[in-house]
Amino acid sequence: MNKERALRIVKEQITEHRYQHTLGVVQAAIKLAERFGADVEKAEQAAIFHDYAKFRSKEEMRDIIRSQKMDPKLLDHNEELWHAPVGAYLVKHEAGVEDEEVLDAIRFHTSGRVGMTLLEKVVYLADYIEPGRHFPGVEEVREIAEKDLDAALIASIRNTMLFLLKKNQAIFPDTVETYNDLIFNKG
Ligand code: DGI
Ligand code: FE
Ligand code: FE
Ligand code: FE
Repeated sequence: MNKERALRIVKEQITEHRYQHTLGVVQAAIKLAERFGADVEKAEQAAIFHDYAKFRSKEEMRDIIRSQKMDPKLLDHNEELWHAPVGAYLVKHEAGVEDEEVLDAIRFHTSGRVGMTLLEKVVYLADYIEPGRHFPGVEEVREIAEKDLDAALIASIRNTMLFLLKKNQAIFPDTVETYNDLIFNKG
């Protein structure tokens, strides 16, 4: 699917603000893919579709998690986590994206997973550092991302976990396991 068509499909699903975020993620994902040697076209497509399901109702997302037999522990955790796996499903079945690497990059863009692929890392990090993001610590992660993809990913997950801890929120086990996996395997 060409970029213009993909963007038109996504634009109908999300708010203007979220669409501007998506354009930022596309820009950041292309840069990171070029820098670290990921497939640029797949990174672009995953970035375009990554927040496709962001505005689906909690009820619809819960139904899809159940009917498609996704990880049931998602339902114990904040619904912010749901749009990623539900998005991968809807992008395949509504938008017709078939590429499983692209779908996995969408599926794991919020939690990460143990053994993330290069493409998944690029999309995860692009979502965190895109030019429209302004939260504390993002500039430091942008600087690390100039040179070291895994170190930037670790820094972004650490920031996310600190943010959740400060708000007394539960941390999804996959987030912690992703963090540990990257720490264990960093060069
Ligand atoms: O969809 P975006 O806002 O662009 O970004 P995202 O898909 O990375 O989602 C970020 C949201 O998900 C943010 O509000 C924090 C939340 N989140 C990420 N990891 C965890 C989490 N929430 C909980 N409860 N536990 C997590 O491990
Ligand atoms: Fe998201
Ligand atoms: Fe993210
Ligand atoms: Fe996003």
